[in-house]
Amino acid sequence: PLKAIIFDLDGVITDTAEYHFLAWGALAKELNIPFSKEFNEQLKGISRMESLEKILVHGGKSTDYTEVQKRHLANMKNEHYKKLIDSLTPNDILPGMKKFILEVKNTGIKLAIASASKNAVSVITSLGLKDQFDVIVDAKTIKNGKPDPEVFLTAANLLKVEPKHCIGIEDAAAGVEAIKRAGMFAIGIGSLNTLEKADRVYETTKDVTLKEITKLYAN
Ligand code: G16
Ligand code: MG
Repeated sequence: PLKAIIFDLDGVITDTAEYHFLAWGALAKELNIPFSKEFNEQLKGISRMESLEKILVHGGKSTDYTEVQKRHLANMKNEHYKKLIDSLTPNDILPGMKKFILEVKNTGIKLAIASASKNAVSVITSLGLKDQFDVIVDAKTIKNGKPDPEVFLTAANLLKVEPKHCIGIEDAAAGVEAIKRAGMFAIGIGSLNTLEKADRVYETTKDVTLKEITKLYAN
């Protein structure tokens, strides 16, 4: 039986993925590195320093900066990002997600967050959803980022639920891979092209219903 649903945060519960895109885009522009929505897909679910490295490699500039300078660049992006998420409110919850989360909770299924973001607790608090989750696992508590399964396995472990009794929901290719490697059922939000490893992909959050995913999981 289904005992827990483990949610990615950015891009699943709220559209902070768009803010990450804007903040990285501004930094890339300053560094004269080409940046596009398509390239940005590769950054979804990936840690801050790994994202920066991918951008620098993409621009052929990885060796132009020392580690200290790279940390500084990553901080600049994060300061910009924090400004963008400063005004987040419960109105920024993605369509259908609030209703879905409350429905899951009412059914007695456990809920967790598995996010690659160090800003996860701040974001979930601004959305007014922190109390709905039994467990929040973020980049501050784990060693290996997505696509490593650690963040999802840690969430299941803290919930005291076996991975096979969990569904994971993700908008990133790296995240879907992490869910599958954790031995869980994977729901993807976005395009079939990028999320081909998911057991089921929905185009948007409002297409997700507990009734349907419970059925899919049972089969
Ligand atoms: C998120 C985003 C990534 C971002 C990462 C780190 O993960 O998808 O684009 O780079 O967190 O965020 P921060 O710089 O805030 O630590 P998730 O797993 O919630 O989608
Ligand atoms: Mg995400």
